[in-house]
Amino acid sequence: MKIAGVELLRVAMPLVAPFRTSFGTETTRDILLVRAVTADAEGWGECVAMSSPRYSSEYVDAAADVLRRFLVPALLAAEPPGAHAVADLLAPFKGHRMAKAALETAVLDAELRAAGRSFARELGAVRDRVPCGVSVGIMDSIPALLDAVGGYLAEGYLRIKLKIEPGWDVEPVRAVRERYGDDVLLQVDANTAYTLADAGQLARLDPFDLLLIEQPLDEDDVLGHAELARLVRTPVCLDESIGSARDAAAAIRLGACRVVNVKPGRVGGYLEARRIHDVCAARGVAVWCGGMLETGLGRAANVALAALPGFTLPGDTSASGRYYAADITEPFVLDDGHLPVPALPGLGVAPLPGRLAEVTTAAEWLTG
Ligand code: NPQ
Ligand code: MG
Repeated sequence: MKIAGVELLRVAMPLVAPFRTSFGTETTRDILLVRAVTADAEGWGECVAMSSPRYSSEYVDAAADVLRRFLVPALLAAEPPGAHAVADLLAPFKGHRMAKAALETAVLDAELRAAGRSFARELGAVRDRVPCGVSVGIMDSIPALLDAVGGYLAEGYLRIKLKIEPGWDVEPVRAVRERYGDDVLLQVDANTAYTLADAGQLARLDPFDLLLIEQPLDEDDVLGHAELARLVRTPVCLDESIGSARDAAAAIRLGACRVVNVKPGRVGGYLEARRIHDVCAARGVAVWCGGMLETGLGRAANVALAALPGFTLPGDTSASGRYYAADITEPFVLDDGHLPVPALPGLGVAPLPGRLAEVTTAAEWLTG
């Protein structure tokens, strides 16, 4: 597979509202896009790293640097037979899974567009639409939270995820249950904000019949999650702790999680994400597709992944409008709580040139 060159683009996307998590508040999404150009097609990959290393150790300037200096030169020098060879080619460079994922996705998109095959078909999707949940940030007050949740339920979202942190956990959950009832599919995400010493406080969530509690403890603390899982009734779900299919198998064996949030960027790409799906399915562990405030490009691939058979819980695959007033692709719009799985070749969507130009802040073209 001859890759003529790779373009790195930086785009700045204003969020419709600030998004607060236990690790900080974001108002603008600073995104790195990767465009791989071959003789037959161009392909797109979206790097999900944030501007600062708060979700994980990766951040967008580091991703751009490692792509520019190491990953793209290795790819251009090697002429791999196809996208399935890219991960092995990049494996000598440690870590940087979000950067690797973006590059592999761009190459895979180019390959699939040229072959006329969709991501959904390539990954093994079995549905043509996926049920969608929404992630709701930490708010300044309970009334503000109830307004936000009510708005999302009215839009049709089929599952609500509340971001939590110490001081914002039992009361918001209780308030949502009291206002919107026990039938709402409800879960929480702590983004590592607790320690095992907080097990008693987290057990106070038990009566609210949550689907899961996501990543309560440190990324490195898989054993701690196994301990916690014995102290709380709510199923423990891992996000930040799972960087590979091997990590998933180990966490499951340890009893650290009954559910896994699959984020392709976090695990080095869609092909490794599919392997996590397979590992979890073989062990009866439910998976769902996470989100990193992607544009329509990343969202398209996430929706394709979420259509695999083991994705039995609604994902954070929200509509474009959850985050962006104007997406860089045709927007994903919720229909009866679902998003359509793109069926056209590759990602099935492409940047709208005018819109992309409006939000692009920098671009560099890399050749071999
Ligand atoms: C999670 N995502 O599941 C993440 C974390 C997260 C949808 O809850 C800018 C870029 C802000 C990426 C905030 C959701 C972000 C971000 C939160 C990711 O843990
Ligand atoms: Mg999470």
